Amino acid sequence: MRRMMARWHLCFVLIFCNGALASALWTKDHRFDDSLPSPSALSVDHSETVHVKGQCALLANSDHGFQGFFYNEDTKNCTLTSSVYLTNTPLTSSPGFRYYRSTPFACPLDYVLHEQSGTCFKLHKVPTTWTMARDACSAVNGRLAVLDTQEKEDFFLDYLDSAPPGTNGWGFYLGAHRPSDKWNKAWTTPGVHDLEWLSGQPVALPPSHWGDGEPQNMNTNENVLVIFRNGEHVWGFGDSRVDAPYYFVCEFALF
Ligand SMILES: [Ca+2]
Repeated sequence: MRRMMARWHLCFVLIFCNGALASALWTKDHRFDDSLPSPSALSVDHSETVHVKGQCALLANSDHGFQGFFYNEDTKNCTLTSSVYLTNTPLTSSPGFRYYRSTPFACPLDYVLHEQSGTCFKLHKVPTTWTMARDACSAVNGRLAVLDTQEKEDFFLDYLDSAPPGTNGWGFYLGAHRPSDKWNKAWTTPGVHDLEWLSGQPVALPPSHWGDGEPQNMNTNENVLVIFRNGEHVWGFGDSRVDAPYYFVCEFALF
């Protein structure tokens, strides 16, 4: 603590740290906005009132094994922790607190990151079946891509546009299918496709996002979701049989 205070004092005297530099090592995790981990989950290694966020970051930068900090702009409370918290950490409402982690958001090589959801995507340009694609994603602790929020879908479509598959006509299997009791059956209600994301959410795409004539459950055996080129620089979703040779997209969550 003596060393920490000495460094702190020096910082104030020489350059009056405003946090811009000191906090550069820390990554804000907005999913913890206005909250703290529940008392049973919160590991407080040091807590004090500071003047600015940069002071809190500087304390966290000290070599005491801190992995993150919570800072409250209103109360100036700086809470340093030796734990890295995940999105499944139980939280309590704590208005004003923001969480900064030592671990940057980073995906493995060849993956791209959708930071808002903490999701890493990877295009696999190897034609295979939907079932084999699903298993390949599971083998790396992921799953076929689930675009069950507008933010993920928008990000993914931009990604596809920047990384075209290179072979005209190929599409990608995604992580959506019909429940098993509805496979290879005609729709019970015309126009209700019954496709579900692997997250359990229904596939609720706007009509304009589907490819021409899709989904149509051709030959009553199109039970999974694909995305394919539907014209120049346009992607369209469609239902497909499971054994068409499509590429596929895996995702996994960082947190
Ligand atoms: Ca179709």
